[in-house]
Amino acid sequence: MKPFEKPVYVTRPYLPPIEEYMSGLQEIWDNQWLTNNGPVLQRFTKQLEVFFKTPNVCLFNNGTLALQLGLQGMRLTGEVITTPFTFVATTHTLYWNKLRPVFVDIEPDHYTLDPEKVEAAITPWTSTILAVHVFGSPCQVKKLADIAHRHNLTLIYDAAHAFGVEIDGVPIAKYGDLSMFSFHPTKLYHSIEGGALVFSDPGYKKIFDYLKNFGFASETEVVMPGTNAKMNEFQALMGILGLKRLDELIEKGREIETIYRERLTGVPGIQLPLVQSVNVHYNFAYMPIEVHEKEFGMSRDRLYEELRKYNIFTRRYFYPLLTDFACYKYVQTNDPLTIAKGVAARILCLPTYYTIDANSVDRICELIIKIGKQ
Ligand code: T4K
Repeated sequence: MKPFEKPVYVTRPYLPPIEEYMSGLQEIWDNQWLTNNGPVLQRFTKQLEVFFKTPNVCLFNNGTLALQLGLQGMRLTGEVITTPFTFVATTHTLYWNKLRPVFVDIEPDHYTLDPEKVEAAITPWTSTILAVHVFGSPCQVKKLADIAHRHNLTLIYDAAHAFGVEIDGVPIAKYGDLSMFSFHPTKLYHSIEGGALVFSDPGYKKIFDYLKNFGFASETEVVMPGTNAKMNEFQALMGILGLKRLDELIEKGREIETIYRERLTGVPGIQLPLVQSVNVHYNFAYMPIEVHEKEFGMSRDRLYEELRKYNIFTRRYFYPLLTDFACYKYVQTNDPLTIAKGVAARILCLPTYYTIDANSVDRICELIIKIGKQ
């Protein structure tokens, strides 16, 4: 089989018709207003308030700063129970807030925090649970809410991957005290760069607005040491245009996942993620598989390298495990993290995005099957 002519990446950003973006640019030119809470950002914020079914929405220039400032604004202290199976940014936001990460294991079906392990790790210093809806798969929100309630803990979700996900018809942002969404171009939905906080306590709105704008409360008043984390008009414009197509993006993701499932189910050594339960409206943002070396006939890393020869650039999200990075190796971990270590060694995210065609997905599957038989 021949390699793909052009590289096939794990993802590609959705781009609206260029004329639509140009016409939005005209408005920005006319306004001569580029950032600092401009009219396009205000419009985008209003649309997201409707989308999330709450006025408690605050936009930022990226997801990392959104979460970092969210934690800062909530004045959290002490220990935070969190997952090692995530993008480094999740834990970095704890570091910048002088919060101590306590890593516990994930569950094997959807790679989200194991509630039993969370409860076992609670100490008198625990203030917060920071869980991740990894690959858009919802955490066990009811169990985590129950634990948080019983132990008086703050419950925060890194929902970077979960834009558009709903549980029982309720936007996923409505679970927990605060959720962060990333609008980076590698996500299903993006605003070039961007991030959002959605929260339950309306009192935080003002604080988050201060924090992203140097702490200014008025022209002459600075009420806290904020930073610059404002979303600009060009980002907001992209966000508005993408939002109109969110349903199409999700539908396309569903179609791609269906092909992967049809072609790869039953292939020895290839494990597909468990299908989401019926009450979950999933966003199909990622297509993770696990490669079991013995049954498949080669390691995940070999498959990753072999696919590169065919111009297919899969990604090993999230390997290495966070606890293996030099900057977090020092963190003492009591949990052996058995599941997370195994998943990190086997995980491979396959290409899925709006512009990939069914034929290419088919070819990728054929190649995986062929390579495994070598
Ligand atoms: N929490 C979690 C759980 C996260 O996953 C992330 C970010 C965050 C927090 C922080 O949110 P942000 O601050 O980023 O809003 C990417 C992204 O940079 C990062 O946003 C994302 N998670 C992470 C999972 O993936 P890389 O290093 O894998 O990206 P990169 O540049 O290698 O891109 C991957 C592929 O995407 C490329 O091979 C090709 C394609 N691509 C990428 C870009 C940027 C394009 O086709 N066009 C593009 O413009 O980190």
